Amino acid sequence: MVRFEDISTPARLAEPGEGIGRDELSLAARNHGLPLEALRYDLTPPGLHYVLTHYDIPYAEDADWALTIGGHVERPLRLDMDELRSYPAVTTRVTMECAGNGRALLSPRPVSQPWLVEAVGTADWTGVPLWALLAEAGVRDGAVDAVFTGADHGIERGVEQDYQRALPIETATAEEILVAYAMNGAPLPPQHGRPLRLVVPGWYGMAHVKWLRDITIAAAPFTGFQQATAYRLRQEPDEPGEPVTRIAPRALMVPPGFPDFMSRARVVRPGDHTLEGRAWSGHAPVTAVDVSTDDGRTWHPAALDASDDHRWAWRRWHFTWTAALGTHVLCARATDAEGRTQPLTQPWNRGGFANNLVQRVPVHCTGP
Ligand SMILES: Nc1nc2c(c(=O)[nH]1)N[C@H]1C(S)=C(S)[C@@H](COP(=O)(O)O)O[C@H]1N2
Ligand SMILES: [Mo]
Repeated sequence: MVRFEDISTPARLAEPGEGIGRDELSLAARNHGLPLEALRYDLTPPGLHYVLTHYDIPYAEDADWALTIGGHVERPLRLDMDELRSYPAVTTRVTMECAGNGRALLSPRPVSQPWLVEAVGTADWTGVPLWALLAEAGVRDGAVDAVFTGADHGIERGVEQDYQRALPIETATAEEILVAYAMNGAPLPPQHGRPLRLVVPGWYGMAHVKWLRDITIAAAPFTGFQQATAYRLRQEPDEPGEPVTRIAPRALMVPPGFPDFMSRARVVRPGDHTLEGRAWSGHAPVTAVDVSTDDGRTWHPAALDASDDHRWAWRRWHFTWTAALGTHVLCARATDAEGRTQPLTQPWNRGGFANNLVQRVPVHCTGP
């Protein structure tokens, strides 16, 4: 029997003990995370970068694509892909993370894409600096927001919409923001925004508008669904809430040893193991990672690799652990240059956004 789903489902929290439902599974089967063993790569290999798409992936060819820039500007522009590629290109290594990362571990669980901790990836993005395009269009005095529109269209909580997000004009003109047409040296894959996307280093994923087709400079604050309704930090449904912006610090670990197929529990042998992983923050560079092998009771500094001037990319860390027979809970915690770190108790909000609770990795140390 065909089931017709309600197309105006409001946001909701799971009931106590309620398992992941068919609605969450249908999102989890389309969107996918980074397998945590892929934290070993500086640059996430093709296909292993996380993916999140609210609606459908548009079918798009370079030949038909054009980016329009208009609104509160002196000279509205229309640029095809060849014109965009004729600007001096910039390549930046950026770690991107979904604002909902960690959501499915929260209690109560906000019902949405049920990420555990794997909604992250790092890519080299190549494109035109947004400031160069805005300078050519000539942003007029009084501009407040730059509104970015994708070619994808859908309904969310009863509101039919194109995917749209805005940045404050001061952020939009920062030097690191890119209108990107290549990922890791190749044209963007369809799921990552082919042929054009915005890249906003340091900001959670929702700001990096894929399938970018229009930029409108607005003289009043943008109040679209993804700005004013979604992506706000709220405890109660009716409060305005603070907007979700930059990525809070987080460290993740490559799960050590080998996994049990169903539970994903880890098994290691007694003796020395190199624990390793990555750490990042969208606010300020990561300056320390600490590791605990006793579920957060005691902490020890991990070694941090050089950042190689990739300000917007994660940094590798490692730590030698001597495993003894028994069960252990491993944790890693990042701290950034502005003193932000990760909490040991869940930072809860109704959307499950910007939650950077310390990762806990249960490990069984057994003989062969
Ligand atoms: N047009 C459009 N852009 C979008 C989205 C979308 O659904 N449509 N999802 C956003 C969200 S929530 C995230 S986390 C990132 C994911 O980017 P990725 O799939 O390339 O990793 O894209 C953002 N840009
Ligand atoms: Mo996201």
